[in-house]
Amino acid sequence: MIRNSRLILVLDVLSRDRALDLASSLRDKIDYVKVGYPLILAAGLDVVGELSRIAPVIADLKIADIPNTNTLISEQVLEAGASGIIAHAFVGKDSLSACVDAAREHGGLVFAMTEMSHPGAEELMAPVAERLARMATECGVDGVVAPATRPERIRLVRSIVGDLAIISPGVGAQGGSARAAIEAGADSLIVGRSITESPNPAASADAILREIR
Ligand code: OMP
Repeated sequence: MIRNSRLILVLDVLSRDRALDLASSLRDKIDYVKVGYPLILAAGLDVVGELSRIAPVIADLKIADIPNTNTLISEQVLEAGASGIIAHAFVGKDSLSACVDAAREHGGLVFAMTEMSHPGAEELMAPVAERLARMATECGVDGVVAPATRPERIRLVRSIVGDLAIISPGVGAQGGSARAAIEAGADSLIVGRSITESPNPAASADAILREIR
């Protein structure tokens, strides 16, 4: 599922050409590219299919709606070429299960969002994150998203989700340490600006890869 570099490249850029260039030039260093609202709204859903010919795509639409709407959103992005989707767990078991069902039909992966990496998540999400991680496991997700900004929370999530994949954003631009996140139990790092806004994206990606090896 997660291949071997342990790096997921975030393409939160607003230009299709820039996204394709970054994916092409970094494809040998990464397992997936992750795209979300910024790029899809700016460039259109077709960019998912175009990128998928370069690297597997995780579509990060943080899906968070009623089951029927979650199904429709998941299907759209999986049919566009995404290999994985990110869905919020807080909307409940029925809604998250709708994403899992859609992913199974399309051979895709589902990652559940249990606790976000930004400071505001400590207010309302962190107190329920363990319950959300347990619920996500029961729904049959492939993995969860846990914050590299709080490695101790990755450790806790690992104790709940067992062998499921943990993918972790928050390295670099948000202050998290790549090595600390991996040591705490993350399988893969989700990294954007520290690479895409670097004057030398390849060198910045290499520096992160060296740090986690
Ligand atoms: P950088 O901060 O530029 O490395 O990008 C992080 C990426 O991960 C962005 O696309 C965020 O939307 C995403 N993200 C978080 O930063 N925190 C989370 O808790 C969850 C995500 C996510 O689901 O990917």
